[in-house]
Amino acid sequence: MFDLLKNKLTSFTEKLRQGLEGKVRPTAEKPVEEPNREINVLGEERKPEEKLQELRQADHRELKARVGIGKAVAGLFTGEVKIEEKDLRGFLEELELALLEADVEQETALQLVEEIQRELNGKKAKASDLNGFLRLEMKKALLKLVETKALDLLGACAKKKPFVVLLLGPNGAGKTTTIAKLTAYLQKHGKRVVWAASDTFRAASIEQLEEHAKRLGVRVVKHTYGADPAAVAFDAVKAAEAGRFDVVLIDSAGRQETNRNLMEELKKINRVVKPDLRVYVGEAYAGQALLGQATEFDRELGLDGFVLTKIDADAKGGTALSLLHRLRKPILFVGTGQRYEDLVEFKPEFIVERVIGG
Ligand SMILES: Nc1nc2c(ncn2[C@@H]2O[C@H](COP(=O)(O)OP(=O)(O)OP(=O)(O)O)[C@@H](O)[C@H]2O)c(=O)[nH]1
Ligand SMILES: [Mg+2]
Repeated sequence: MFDLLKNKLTSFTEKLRQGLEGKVRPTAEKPVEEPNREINVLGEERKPEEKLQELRQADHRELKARVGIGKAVAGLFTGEVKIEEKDLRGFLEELELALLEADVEQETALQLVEEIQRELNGKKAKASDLNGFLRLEMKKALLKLVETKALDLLGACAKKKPFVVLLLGPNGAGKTTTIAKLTAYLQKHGKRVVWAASDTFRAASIEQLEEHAKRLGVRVVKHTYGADPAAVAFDAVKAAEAGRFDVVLIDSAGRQETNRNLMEELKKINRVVKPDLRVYVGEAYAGQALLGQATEFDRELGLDGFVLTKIDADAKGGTALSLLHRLRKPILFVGTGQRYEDLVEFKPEFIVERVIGG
């Protein structure tokens, strides 16, 4: 069963890929806009929540069960039908398609379909609204399958002072911008924030941070380029302790999981300041690449959660489902644009609805 489905999915993804050729489809390689420091003046009119709503309402596959005529007639008398594997076939095929089209990673899609099949098989449903019942059950099952322990950032910050957060991830994913957005969010909730300029590697990274700091009124603890990032983070924590700040956010240089030196550098920050939260910042549309990378970072350093950026450029959400299902770590926020307020608390319902319809 597993192999059969797997083969089917493989040829299916191939067809999908061919079908999608030529269509606009962001990939990990998609060039992102050059860092635009004019945050808040981009003329964006929609609120982040409105953007999400728009994404949620995009077209969806029609998920329908096909019940044989005999069973449908029997259902008319008894008022309910017992769902069997053969009734689910078409429905589950559509679900597979919906998951793959939403960029859910193949192995995850396969597991989700199998688990949902197990969940629904043998259930009794009202004959008058079989499809409605199935959709609801499937949504519940999907939500259960991607369930993670929620992470209450503000609650955690209230318990420990200073609360130390390390942001890490690949180049250009949006770490520094997310630090600025997170700060705006924390300030809105009355928290005092200090930054550690621990990206001492990329040219102009410290100036980029200082530019944001000026706008947000944040203190930046910095050394010079080439300095030890762990030492910068250590000093920032000390400064926060002395000044009774609530939160320390540590910016780090972008890196690939294959770069040993930079991975060792992160491990050193991890050892020296023992962050309370290690947050991986990744692009929502990076798909399979992100899943592989995040798995490796988690193995090396231990991750506590994710921020998925640029969801405004992706809209599909499959990466989030794969991440939740495979790594079982919470997604704290999603980035919906370049302004400070374009950071929205993540709810799994959004992604599930996005993939299979509301
Ligand atoms: N559309 C969109 N753009 C974003 C989002 N988050 C970040 N960006 C943009 O992505 C670009 C890179 O952001 P940075 O914050 O500099 O990324 P970084 O991970 O710190 O990059 P490095 O330090 O070079 O590794 C900038 O142009 C940001 O404005 C988002 O949620 N949506
Ligand atoms: Mg940066």
